[in-house]
Amino acid sequence: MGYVKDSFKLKADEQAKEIKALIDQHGNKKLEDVTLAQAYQGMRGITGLVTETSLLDANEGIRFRGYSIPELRERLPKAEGGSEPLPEGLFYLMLVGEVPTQEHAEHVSATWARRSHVPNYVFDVIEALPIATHPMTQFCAAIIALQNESKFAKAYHDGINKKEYWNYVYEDTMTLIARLPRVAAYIYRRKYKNGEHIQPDGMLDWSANFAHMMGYNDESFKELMRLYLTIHADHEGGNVSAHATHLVGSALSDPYLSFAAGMTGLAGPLHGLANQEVIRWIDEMYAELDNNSPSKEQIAEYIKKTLLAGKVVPGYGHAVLRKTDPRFTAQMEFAKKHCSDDNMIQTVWNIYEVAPAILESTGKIKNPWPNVDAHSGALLKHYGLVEEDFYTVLFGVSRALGVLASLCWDRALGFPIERPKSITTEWVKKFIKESEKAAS
Ligand code: AMX
Repeated sequence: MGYVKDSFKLKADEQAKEIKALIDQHGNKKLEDVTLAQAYQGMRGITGLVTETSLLDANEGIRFRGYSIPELRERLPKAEGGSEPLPEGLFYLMLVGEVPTQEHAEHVSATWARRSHVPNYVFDVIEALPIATHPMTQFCAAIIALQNESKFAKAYHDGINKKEYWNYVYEDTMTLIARLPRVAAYIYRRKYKNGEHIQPDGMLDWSANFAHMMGYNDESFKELMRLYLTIHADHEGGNVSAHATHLVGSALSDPYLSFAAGMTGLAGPLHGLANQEVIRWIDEMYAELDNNSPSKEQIAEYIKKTLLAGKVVPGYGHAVLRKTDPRFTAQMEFAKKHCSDDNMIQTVWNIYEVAPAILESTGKIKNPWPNVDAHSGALLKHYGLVEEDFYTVLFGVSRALGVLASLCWDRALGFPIERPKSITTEWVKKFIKESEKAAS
């Protein structure tokens, strides 16, 4: 076994023992009560999942294994000459639960480089789709095509002891993550660069190689990719992409099938597609005002108009967060260092100054502050990655790190098939009648 795998297995065995004792001794403890409103309204606030890789605090934002984004930027290993964290290091942290050394991160990097070869039939599947197909659809189709090589599916078919599930899920996880940048870059070059593909460079780290295959060799763009692929990786377990991956995985669908489920969820405009929507919304505002540098007053009017039209202001609001997303702040800091005079970035910052007060004044939006998607597109545009339809694919490549590390944990901890109880409105009416009768 490789030492990342060994370290993970050791940690998971310890944790499994601890969880067994917790359930034996405290299994009947109530976490909270569930209200009728919660059942109808997206299960908001119901604590009903265990996800080990990260935890979201409504005011502070995400912590990965206890570390905030500023702490990760400080503590995770960097590429030579770089100052942003290597996502390889974050993956190690989420999987093993310890901050990696430089050597650990480079080991993960080398493993992914070794496993990155994508079989030709996957490219054939992509090529079979009309070029106009949305990049997220192409991405999902390619992930499904990659499933053909699932070690977990084969081992399950051949018959394995359930204690070995984690082993094959780990192997699939490492291979799938290794191949995603090549697949994503292929879709990018096919759709936007006349199919002129760029071969991988096995000497580069995962993010830099991804940037290189998309055709971006600027050192600060590679740094942006390292930051981007780190901060989008995980957001605890209840968000659509993480929950879908976990749920489908609980049926013992292999990591390819499970991750594809997560990605079809990420493709929704209220989740990962919001990053492309933000740029569309800004471009529409520029066009309508015939002005690429609108004043704060003009932006405020445009926000009000959007709300009046019954549309959402993309990039703002969150189901859990109640303050500015630290992932927004990390990108803002990056932009201040590398490209503060960019016009669209200035617009993003001006929106940040006026939008929260307007959204708050509606009285119904629970979080008027920006989320991760409010900033990412403007940064990508600055470096020439202007094709906003592609942005969610970048998000998806990153999200693989968190949701697949979690899937390894799910199988290592022996989590069962997920199956919450649902009810009908008929049942609800009867329940209310009976409880009122009992109370009278
Ligand atoms: N603009 C306009 N209205 C908004 C809004 C926004 N940015 N955010 C919330 N609202 C509205 C909701 O649509 C809802 O309206 P309704 O009562 O008429 O249906 C009301 O405010 C209450 O919603 P909420 O409890 O504050 O939010 P939620 O948990 O239901 O939804 C989210 C969260 C993210 C879907 C929502 O804020 C939204 O649609 N934001 C814009 C899209 C976006 O940026 N998505 C990205 C989220 C991060 C990610 O996953 N990548």
